[in-house]
Amino acid sequence: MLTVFSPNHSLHHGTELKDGAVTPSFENPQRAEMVLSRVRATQLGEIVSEREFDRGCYVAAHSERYVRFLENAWSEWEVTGRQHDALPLVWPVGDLAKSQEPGFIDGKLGYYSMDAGAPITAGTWEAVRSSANVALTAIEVILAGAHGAFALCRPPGHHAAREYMGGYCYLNNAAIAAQHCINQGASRVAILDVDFHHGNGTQDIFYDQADVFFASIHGDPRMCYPYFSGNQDETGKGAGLGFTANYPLAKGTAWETYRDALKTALARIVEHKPDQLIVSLGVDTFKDDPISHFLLTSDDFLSMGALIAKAGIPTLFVMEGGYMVDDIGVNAVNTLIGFENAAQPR
Ligand code: SP5
Ligand code: ZN
Repeated sequence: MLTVFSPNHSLHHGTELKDGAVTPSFENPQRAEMVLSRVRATQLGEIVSEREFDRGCYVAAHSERYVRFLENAWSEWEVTGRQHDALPLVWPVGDLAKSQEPGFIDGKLGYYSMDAGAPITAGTWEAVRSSANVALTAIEVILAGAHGAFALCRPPGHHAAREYMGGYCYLNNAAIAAQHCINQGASRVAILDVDFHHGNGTQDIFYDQADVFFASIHGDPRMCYPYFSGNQDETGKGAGLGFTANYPLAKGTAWETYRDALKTALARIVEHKPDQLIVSLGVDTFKDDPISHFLLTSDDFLSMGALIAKAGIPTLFVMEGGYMVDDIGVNAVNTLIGFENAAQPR
């Protein structure tokens, strides 16, 4: 299987609030390097760089003004004399005005974010743009006829919605790739999100669309981040009603229970008859993940890949979360190997 990777990911290395202090983020550059070295060590396949895409490909899944905010945020922050990471500290909630974009960067940061988990640094936009280009480059390989490909994206994307960032995510790489398929002529696409956290951003982007089916298996939002989305009764709206499916699972869920949810989700996906499947591949479902609460083992990821392959759909894997750095490479690449070993090449 072909892997697309960009060294530009390392331009982004942010901080987050943890235990009352600002510390280096769990979402760090070492993550992508560990996955890349495992791709090499296992000889998964060729590794290629990303190519450039028009910013219109990002605006296909986000709003124009949000993309403009991301492009300009660091320079607007820097002119205020601050050199540390830009983080939001105030959000418009309840009846507070949401209609008008604030004129000042501190207001814009809150206006365009769901949490303080997506720091903007000097290199953030370059890394974010490259990450989206990695996903776009890889989906073009699928559109050209490959049965599988791996977009080694960093930063991740599935918490980024049409008009907000959060949870380490800025542009939604998986959503951008899915909408690219539709814009290139696909009739239907499916996204399967196996990251431990609910893919609230992807859900938001496609909530009222019938052409992109979204299924997510994740920690129950009553107890787990992002807390405010991912319940079973969220199934889409308008034309998109019935094209979102959520499978919240309790903290402490291990493979047998997870596998049943995965089979159910995959059955729904097959029913949708998608031309392409995009997997938001977070491996923070691993038993030793420092911020998550499922109990999957490294071998379970082999089984996960094999089950996904059984759906028989051309599949793009897009890297999302996973914070146990020692095991992230094995877990991510095990999923791909499990897929490859079970797939029927076209
Ligand atoms: C892409 C992705 O996986 N984003 C995850 C963002 C999670 N952000 C907040 C997690 C807070 C968990 N705090 C638990 C601390 C345990 N020491
Ligand atoms: Zn996650």
